[in-house]
Amino acid sequence: MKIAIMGAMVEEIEPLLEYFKEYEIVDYADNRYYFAKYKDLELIIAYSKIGKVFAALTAATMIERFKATKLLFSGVAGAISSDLKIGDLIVATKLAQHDLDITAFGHPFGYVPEGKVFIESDKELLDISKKVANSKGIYLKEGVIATGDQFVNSSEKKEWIQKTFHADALEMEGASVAVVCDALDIPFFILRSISDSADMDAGFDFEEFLKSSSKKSASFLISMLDEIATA
Ligand code: 4EZ
Repeated sequence: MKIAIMGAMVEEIEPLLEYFKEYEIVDYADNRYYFAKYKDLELIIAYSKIGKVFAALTAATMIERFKATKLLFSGVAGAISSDLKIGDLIVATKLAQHDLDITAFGHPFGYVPEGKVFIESDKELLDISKKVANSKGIYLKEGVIATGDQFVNSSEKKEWIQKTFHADALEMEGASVAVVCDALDIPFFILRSISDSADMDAGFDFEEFLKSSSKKSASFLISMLDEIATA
């Protein structure tokens, strides 16, 4: 099985690259793709750079050019739900683009004609994550993730996203990866560990917790690969 694993920033995939150790490297479309073998799995690992466009490009490349048949995202996010503290894990049940706005024409936020507001994650991968969380006694929240091309560091903006999308966490790539995978019929899974609470302290907290939260997300993802490999 060929599995794509992506992050947005180098810090988000570094713990994975350290874990799998040996790679073949392919440079393509202004980015670097790392190929590794793990148990009976073929892994393709990359970070896209930040934001929806780069993330969509990387996801599409991993699927179309490198033939990945599943895609797992690991990284950090800002918390919206008060259930989520720094370091906690959230997996997206569904994702929306909070910055997509043609409401001038009577459409809801996050919607464009022939698209959909929410893209749902793969149920099997969600089940695997629940199994891993239960067996390891790890708190894993399931919830809605909202994505947009903005680092959110204001309580007003965060509350608007909460109210509009009932989102539990926010970041800058997940929904664009979801759109690509949904269109190409590839099961996907978006995992994030909280680095900040998207409020006025977010910039400071993000810098402080990017590495530690990235590690938490990456190590959970590795446990999921163990489960997928033996399944
Ligand atoms: C984007 N990622 C942050 C990239 C920040 C700084 C150089 C996750 C994230 C996030 N995104 C963590 N906290 C966030 C927040 N408060 N708003 C948006 O996916 C790059």
